[in-house]
Amino acid sequence: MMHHEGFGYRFERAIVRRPGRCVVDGLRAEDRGSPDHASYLEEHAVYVRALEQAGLDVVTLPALDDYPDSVFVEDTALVLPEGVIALNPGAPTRRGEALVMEADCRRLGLETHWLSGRGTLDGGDVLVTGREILIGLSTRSNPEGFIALDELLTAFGYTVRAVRTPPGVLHFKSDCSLLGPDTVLATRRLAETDCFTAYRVIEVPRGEEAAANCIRVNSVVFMPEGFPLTLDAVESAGFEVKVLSACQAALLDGGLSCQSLRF
Ligand code: CIR
Repeated sequence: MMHHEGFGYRFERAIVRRPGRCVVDGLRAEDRGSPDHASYLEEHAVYVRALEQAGLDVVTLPALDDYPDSVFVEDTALVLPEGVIALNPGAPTRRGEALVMEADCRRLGLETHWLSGRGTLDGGDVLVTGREILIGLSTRSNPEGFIALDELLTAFGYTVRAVRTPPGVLHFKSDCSLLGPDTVLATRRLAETDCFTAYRVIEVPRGEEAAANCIRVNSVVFMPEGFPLTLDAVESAGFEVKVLSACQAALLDGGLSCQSLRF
């Protein structure tokens, strides 16, 4: 696979979707209260501004009244230089989001492909690095979905590896992020599955597991607010960090990476 240096974290564009009023009905494993629409809009606007400050051209798609979780655009598609792959989200209430995203991407002039078959796959389970694409099997992404995506990506020339999302963890990337060509940030429970033996792993200190969902965007690492030990670990490793609030998203088990498609 021949790609530019920085593949997986150097981006020019992003697609986000404004949270609609129905975001209060978003899915969550454990109810710690619903997000507040006005606060979410604010949190989202700050996130969009940070993407722009990192050098990205951001397209904000309109809110979708029928899809409470549609702010989490990352689960609907995988965007690569070869085009957009519209996925099949595993949560039944989220299936239709991919249809809308595929149409939006076509309208933006992007080439689109569909995942074949009936398997399910959430973008939150896909980690793209410069050397391979890791796909986490989870309660949302099943083996049929993996086989279909593997087929497409292999045809594009990528090296694909199936990995396991730990039990009780929503998505593979809930527990890890790519920080550099050979560096990942990961929770201990994920690193212990040996999926990152070929990488330098910065381990998330115990008790701060929710800090693993970060995003490297060009020269900056976006990190969620409230995790001082992880912040220290990432800064000590030499990364420039931008801390962002993600507390509204977190009420719905979402984080920083889930809210944009970057390419
Ligand atoms: C869901 O359960 O699908 C949403 N409430 C959260 C999705 C978060 N997405 C992600 O981690 N990629």
